[in-house]
Amino acid sequence: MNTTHPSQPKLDHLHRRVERIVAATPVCDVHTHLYDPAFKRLLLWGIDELLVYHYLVAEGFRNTDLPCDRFWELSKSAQADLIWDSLFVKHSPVSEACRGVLTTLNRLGLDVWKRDLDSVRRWFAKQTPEAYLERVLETARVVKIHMTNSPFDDLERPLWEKGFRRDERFVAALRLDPLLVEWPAAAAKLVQWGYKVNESVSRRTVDQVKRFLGDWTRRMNARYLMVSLPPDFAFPAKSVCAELLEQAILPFCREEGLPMALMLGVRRAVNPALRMAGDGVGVSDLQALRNLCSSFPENRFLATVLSLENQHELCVLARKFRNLHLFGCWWFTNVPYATEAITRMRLELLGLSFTAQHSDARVLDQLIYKWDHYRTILIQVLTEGYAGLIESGWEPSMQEMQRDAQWLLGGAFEHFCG
Ligand code: FIX
Ligand code: ZN
Repeated sequence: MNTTHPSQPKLDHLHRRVERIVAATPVCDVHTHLYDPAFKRLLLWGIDELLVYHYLVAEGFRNTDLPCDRFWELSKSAQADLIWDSLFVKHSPVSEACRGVLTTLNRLGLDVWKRDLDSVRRWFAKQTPEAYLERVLETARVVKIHMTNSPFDDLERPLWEKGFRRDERFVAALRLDPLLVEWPAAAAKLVQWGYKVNESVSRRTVDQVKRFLGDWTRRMNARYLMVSLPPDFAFPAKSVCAELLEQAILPFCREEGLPMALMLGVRRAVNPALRMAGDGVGVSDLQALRNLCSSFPENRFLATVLSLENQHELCVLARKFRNLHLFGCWWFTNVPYATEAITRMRLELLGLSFTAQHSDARVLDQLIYKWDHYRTILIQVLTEGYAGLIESGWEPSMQEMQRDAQWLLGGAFEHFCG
């Protein structure tokens, strides 16, 4: 019987193999906040943007007595100086977000150990946006980027309306948060744009919202629709959110064959003074997701949850509903402690039928560290998975391992989206 525990040299060999495969596998990033380069200044990049990322702002405030208002009055580079000083100079930058900045600079070939912010700034000043984009995508080995596109965003809407030449690597996803969580204000905007909705979810409102969705999915060529919802999201419910979802959004998705992405568990503005850095997390009632999946088998749901406590239940739910596809370790769970546990749990409960990660990058350069750090985790988890197979007498071939890595890093998502 060929069921012995693989020897250490065999395990090391396996690890190196998986490492090479995962490192070489191109990523399709299924959720980011990056923009097609045609959006010019909306596609953020460079050292100051990296340092004022809201993950670091939240951590930086813990180390300074500066009032929040005073921080926001500072120029971007002064804010970046402050964060550099408080998180990198005065303390060792061991948090995931801080280490991310260092990994990014290191993979770009910069000498981070010199602790010289000015020379880093000088290096970035010499880059051109076009060449830098290519360099980052190549370094991160990312080939496709899904954006987050909101018609309610005054900065991006005008360009969509005017039209532009698309970079095919940047795929649109239609973001619907205002529609579902800030209804009266969103309704007023819709009226202003010529959609004759009322404040109530009437027949006319439903038709007009569907017309709005049709116009914008076409304009953007959106791959899926999406929303982030608070922990108390309930379905079914007597709320505008639940009613619009049921009567307008899900029927629209069915008619157009588009998946709906639900990102569950964000508690917005827990500390509003921190602005974007002030959002928190809460445990969601996944009964809502279960009801959606079972009541609408013709709809496809992409889902990720923010709370660690929800991860196991979410996995079990995905075992029950094939119209539910899990993706990524979102935001506060995108730390090695959690990504390792979540990826292992998903692999053990779902096999390969999920999308391992998304970057959620807001700054182009972050693609480098977010994928670098996650690849390390994936290599570890996959190696252990394959070692278990070898122990059970099943030796995976090189081609099978390549196929699996492609599937986890975008293939399963493309397949699910159809
Ligand atoms: O809702 C979302 O898409 C979140 O990812 C963002 O709101 C959040 O600010 C973020 O950047 C998390 O990584
Ligand atoms: Zn996001």
